[in-house]
Amino acid sequence: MSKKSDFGLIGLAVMGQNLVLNVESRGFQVSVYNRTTATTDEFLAKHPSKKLVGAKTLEEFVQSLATPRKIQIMVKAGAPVDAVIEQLIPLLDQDDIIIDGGNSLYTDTERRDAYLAGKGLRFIGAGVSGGEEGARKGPSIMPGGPPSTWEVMKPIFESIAAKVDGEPCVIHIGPGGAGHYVKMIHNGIEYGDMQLICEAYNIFKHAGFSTDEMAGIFNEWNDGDLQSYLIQITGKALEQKDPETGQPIVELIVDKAGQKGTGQWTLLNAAENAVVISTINAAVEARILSSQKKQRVAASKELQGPTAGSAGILAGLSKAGLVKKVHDALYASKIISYAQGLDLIKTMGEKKDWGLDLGRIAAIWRGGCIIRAKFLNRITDAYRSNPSLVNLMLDPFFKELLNITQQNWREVVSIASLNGIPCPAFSASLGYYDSYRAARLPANLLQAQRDFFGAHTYERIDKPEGQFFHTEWPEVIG
Ligand code: NBP
Repeated sequence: MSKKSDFGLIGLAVMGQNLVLNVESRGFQVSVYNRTTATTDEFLAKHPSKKLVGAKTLEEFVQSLATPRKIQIMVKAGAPVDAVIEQLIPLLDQDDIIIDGGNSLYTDTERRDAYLAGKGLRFIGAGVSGGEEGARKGPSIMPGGPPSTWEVMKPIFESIAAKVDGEPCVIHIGPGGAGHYVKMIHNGIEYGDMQLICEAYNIFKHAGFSTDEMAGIFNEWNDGDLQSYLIQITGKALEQKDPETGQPIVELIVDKAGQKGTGQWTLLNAAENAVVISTINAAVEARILSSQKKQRVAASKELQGPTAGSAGILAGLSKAGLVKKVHDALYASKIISYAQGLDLIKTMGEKKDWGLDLGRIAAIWRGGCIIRAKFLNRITDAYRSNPSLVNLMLDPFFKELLNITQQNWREVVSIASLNGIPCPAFSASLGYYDSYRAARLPANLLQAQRDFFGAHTYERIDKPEGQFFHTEWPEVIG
């Protein structure tokens, strides 16, 4: 092909290949490059009729692109991104655009943004969510960078993104690392959603439900207010049988969860910003504990739990009654998880002066991405009607929902606790709800303790705010 390509992509692993096919399917000619050139050859051979240009070297790749060049990097996050950028720099011209579409840490994006700007190049750090299928059919895209660079990329991004109610699931998130930051929190929320679903499954399992029964519950929930991609795939995963044994494949999978880091990055950032994300925290820690399989198996023989068993879970309850209670616990906890994640985005957005629009961010999560869910419409509405909403829980719709579901939510946490079933995310969510709505917490005693051992002082309820006091506490011997 002699025509120069509209778009170039480096990194033909699962995400890169599918994104290329998506971009090409929207009428763009795409040049591709992969470090291992055999992968490029195989990819081109598989798609002979597409408007694709394969390059064996980066020089060839860069020369095949129309200027200003638009080059998306889809390689493993971290050092490989820097390596590719370094190789590209000498080959590019002023104002060419590099897009990092991987799961890069937002601080790396900020560093790269400043570095490339110093070289006269333009940079976009774009989070892409939706896995393989999203990349191929339409992901949710979270780009950050200068608005003028976004304007150049907008036609391509808008054409490849998922669409909901005719709106593309991509907006300019904000400057610098804002796009990758929001993608990171999206992933943290994804951790929370997944763990909450797993806790619901675990309660059902301990209550003696068959895997097929559980598949039916999740399939039914997917027709209601919990409708979401993750609920949908949970139902499908539970239905799946192992061809070798005929057993549900889920029950044959080792209970050790992996993680790639975005959840832990979210926790670190929340701690740095003093924002509570206890549901996401519980989800990340649940994965960590799950991975300590040997220790858990050993401890299961040493540490006692209650003896109630499945009769205890269903005591006085029909199966349908338990299903309704767990549904409400899941729904309420999910609201808390989003409230926390959005609180973190809001706090960080204000600190960095990114000008983030939470309603529009929730709107682009409605399609394409892993956390896509019916209730994101409600989150969008909440921020559209009140852009300065302090916490999602205070929106009238969610406030009412938490009120309606709370009794069942409390009962599920109690049932799980009394039966020794771990539900760290359900209970962390409830703990957050009860702490947030408490006009007085026991931190008065905590301040007394701090003042006792460290003369850290305290404020008094009967004196103006900002006046600090110290008590001469009795001496403690021994
Ligand atoms: P991987 O994250 O598995 O990366 C593999 C790609 O990176 C291959 O093309 C590989 O080339 C290339 N690469 C590596 Br590794 N080191 C390189 C280097 N030093 N120089 C040049 N290329 C190098 O691919 P992926 O799963 O498609 O993900 C791509 C990005 O998208 C990641 O940041 C990932 O976190 C993110 N993401 C993934 C998903 C998902 O569902 N997989 C979803 C959303 C976002 P080679 O073929 O020569 O080894």
